[in-house]
Amino acid sequence: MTARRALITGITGQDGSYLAEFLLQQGYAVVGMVRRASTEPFERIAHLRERITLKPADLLDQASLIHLVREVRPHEIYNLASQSFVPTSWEQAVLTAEFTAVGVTRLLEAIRLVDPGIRVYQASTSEIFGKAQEVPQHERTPFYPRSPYGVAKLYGHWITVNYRESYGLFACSGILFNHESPRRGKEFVSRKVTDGVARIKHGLATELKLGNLDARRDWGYAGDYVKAMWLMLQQESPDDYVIATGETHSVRELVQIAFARAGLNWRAHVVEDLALKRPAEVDLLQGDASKAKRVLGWQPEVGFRELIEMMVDADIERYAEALPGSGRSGGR
Ligand code: NAP
Ligand code: G4F
Repeated sequence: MTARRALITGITGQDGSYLAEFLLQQGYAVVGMVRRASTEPFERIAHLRERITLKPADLLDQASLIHLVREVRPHEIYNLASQSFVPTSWEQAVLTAEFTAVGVTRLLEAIRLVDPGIRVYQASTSEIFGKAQEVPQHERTPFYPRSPYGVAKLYGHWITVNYRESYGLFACSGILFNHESPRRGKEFVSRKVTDGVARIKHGLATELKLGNLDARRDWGYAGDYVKAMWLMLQQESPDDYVIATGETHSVRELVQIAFARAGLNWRAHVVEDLALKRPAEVDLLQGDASKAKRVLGWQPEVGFRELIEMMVDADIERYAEALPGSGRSGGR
């Protein structure tokens, strides 16, 4: 029997790398869409390079998406590509809308034109709840995005629902709350903190500048969350799901756990920097994933403390390997 084919946009990102690993384990032939760069941004998928196929296309370019879908003819498409860093969305609001909002329509159009039977997953986000209208947030909670990123993602969410209702596409929108891992980009707060802790531990830095320590998020582990994406596309009918742990913690709690893991006192190193505060903040996210639990049989396995400690350990180890005299070489 020929393997099922999955196409992942954003395969070079955190989630793309975990999803590719997971789909390979399930026996899929995995194709990743990558955009052209003058250097190869393939660090997170280096260990998979021999087992996956990479194809060029861009969410900004309609024709490239049509050609790609026509060439690969996947059974499933996971649209993970986007400009995903919230602060950048104020600096590059129009570009964020082009990638993160209209890019979704371009991909859905390619699917509709080439093969409307392809199942598609859209990476939606808890940022669409923004100034949360209720706690915890679930699939019927009203949306109130607080950044150009959140607004663009809300467009991506609704256009996915609309193509399902207009054309009968098997299109699912996963409203995923924050999820992290040792592969998280260093600009996001969890990794910024665990990388900062590792640098301080190794004597490479003495302070860590952070913004709003009072913001609260529902943080889970990326490895758990990619399974939920796949489960959504295996159901009899398409639907939208909140994916979350159900717990909320402040940035301050995250910082305390991370520094304590390394035997450090966070108060001696963390400096609050007003410049890192956002023009409009999302104060409190806490998800209710009971629908995903009931319908998909999904639940998170890695808890908050375990996640942060895993990330601290990985970053400390990464610097230990890279530092001269360690007798070790290479990275994770
Ligand atoms: P990430 O690490 O920032 O990865 C983003 C990916 O998108 C990268 O592979 C990037 O490619 C690609 N990309 C950006 N613009 C593109 C374009 N114009 N054409 C093609 N590819 C493009 O993000 P992530 O954390 O894995 O998140 C995956 C998705 O889930 C994103 O859509 C994000 O917004 C969403 N999401 C994330 C979370 C979370 O907590 N992680 C929660 C909810 C939703 P390059 O390597 O070339 O830059
Ligand atoms: O880690 P963050 O940058 O993630 P944010 O803004 O919640 O967005 C992430 O999760 C979303 C899901 O809800 C995704 F859709 C999105 O793509 C991305 O993956 O910031 C988390 C919180 C914020 O309240 C921020 O103000 O941490 C606060 N924070 C405090 N100091 C900081 C910092 N955030 C960053 N990035 N850097 C700081 O120094």
